[in-house]
Amino acid sequence: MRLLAPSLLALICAFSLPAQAQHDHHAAANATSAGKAAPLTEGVVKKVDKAAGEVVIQHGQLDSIGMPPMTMSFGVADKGWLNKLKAGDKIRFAAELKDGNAIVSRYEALR
Ligand SMILES: [Cu+2]
Repeated sequence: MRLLAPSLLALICAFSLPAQAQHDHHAAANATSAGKAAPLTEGVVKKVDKAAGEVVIQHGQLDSIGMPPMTMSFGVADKGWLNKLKAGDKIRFAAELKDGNAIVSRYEALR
């Protein structure tokens, strides 16, 4: 009976410690991948074409789609954004290629 208590404790520790470490590891990994998935580039909205579903943006370097700074049109992941954006808006956005076209996959307004 005297040996049982220490071995039980050891058993509990063996189970609880790895579980804790694994949980922390997951939290850190999620934070890192979320940050990498959305590199935001600054841009200025030049024109919004609701009929075409496009927005013309003067953008900085876009590593996600391998583009140097330029002014060009983008599709949008959410057509509703065409009602929120207007010429002159400064934004930070992420771009990706969808069916060969560059689209704004995410953005946030700057002020
Ligand atoms: Cu471009």
